[in-house]
Amino acid sequence: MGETFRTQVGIIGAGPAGLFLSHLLYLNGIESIILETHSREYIESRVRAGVLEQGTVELMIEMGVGERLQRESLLHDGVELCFNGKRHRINFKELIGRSITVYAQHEVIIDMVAARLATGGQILFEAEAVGLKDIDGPNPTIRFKHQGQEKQITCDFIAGCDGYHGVARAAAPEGALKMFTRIYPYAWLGILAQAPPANRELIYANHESGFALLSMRTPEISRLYIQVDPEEDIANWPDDRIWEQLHLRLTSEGFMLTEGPVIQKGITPMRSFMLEPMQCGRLFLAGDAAHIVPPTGAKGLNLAVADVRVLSLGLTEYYKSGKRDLLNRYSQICLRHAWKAQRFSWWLTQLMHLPPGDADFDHRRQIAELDYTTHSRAASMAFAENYTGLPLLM
Ligand code: RFL
Ligand code: PHB
Repeated sequence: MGETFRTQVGIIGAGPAGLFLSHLLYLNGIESIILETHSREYIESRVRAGVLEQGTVELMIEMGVGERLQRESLLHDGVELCFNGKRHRINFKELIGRSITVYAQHEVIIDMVAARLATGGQILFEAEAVGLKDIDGPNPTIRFKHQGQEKQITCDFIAGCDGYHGVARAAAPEGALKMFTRIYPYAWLGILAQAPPANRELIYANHESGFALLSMRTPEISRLYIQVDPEEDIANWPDDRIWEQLHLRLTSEGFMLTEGPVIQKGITPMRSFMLEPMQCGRLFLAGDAAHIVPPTGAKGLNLAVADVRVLSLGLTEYYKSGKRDLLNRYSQICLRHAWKAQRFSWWLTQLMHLPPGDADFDHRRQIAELDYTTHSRAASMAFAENYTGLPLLM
């Protein structure tokens, strides 16, 4: 065995969960080391989410990491739902006094990595965790590969922030964690295009040919998605075919889609996944390692941040007073919040996508529900509350 490190909290993964946790701990005087299997360049350019809830933005500002975010992000007071060829705006600001922010996940990662390194934080890049030991004892250990050697970190607690494909979950003994899964018969084909967004706000479109979403990254870059079959091969989707479907599905009065060179494209399957509990001994799971939501609700990153906010409070209480009250309730608090986000993401997914097979009944039902959602103040408010993010109840 090579080098052995020692820290208070060993964190696996430099995604939003791992980076926010490490910085929150630092602000409370708690040491951590982050292991990240990829390079810094890779994680700082990986295209993922784009929508931040107000709570996530407020936390970044509070943490002192919001300077560029406040300068460069796009503030949106509502979204539009398009069905039967008409767009209907849900005005979050007017309904509940909240808004959302468009800022690419990789920009969040760039800001968080910079903040961690500027404050002496330790992130080991190209360091892959391969196994966990003694998660029930006082000195749990992470084994990892780094610079061609096997090394280890011994710590007080381990945070598994290693995403859906991570290794942390597997350290729990057989049967200790229960999984809840739903696979959807849809996938999203997403593109980034060098084209000014055709609308100021996001448009979620329900169309007879399938779902489409217009989003953006900057005033020059559009982010667009269409529903495709999960078995679909990206090779079958030359740019022309994608634009044709986007034009068709986003059609509405007075709307003109702007085209431009496609700079990135990929297909993402959709699933729901929940793990109960989110803790086992001294191992705490957070973010995508513990739950996956379909992207329709734009909740994944925000849930990861909510989890580590709770975890950092629990660890801070422990290190300040030796009490474990909050740590013991970590899983319960996070699951209560995550299941509501899961419920909303599932609801919006089934409302917007064209189901396979004979979909006539479902399509009529979806239109009725969209009509209700956009015309009842109570239903619009419920949508606004869920989309902008429900409060974290402790
Ligand atoms: P991440 O971001 O996957 O980070 C996990 C990190 O762990 C590393 N890792 C390991 N490191 C060391 N050793 C190992 N053995 C390791 N195994 C893994 C990985 O390299 C990685 O860097 O998880 P985290 O931090 O929990 O964050 C979750 C979010 O990234 C995710 O939920 C969102 O991207 C989901 N999501 C969206 N969320 C939103 O809140 N708003 C959105 O608008 C939104 N849109 C999206 C999305 C996800 C999408 N895709 C690609 C799945 C749109 C799409 C298309
Ligand atoms: C995005 O901009 O990537 C995005 C926006 C809204 C979603 C999912 C993804 O629901």
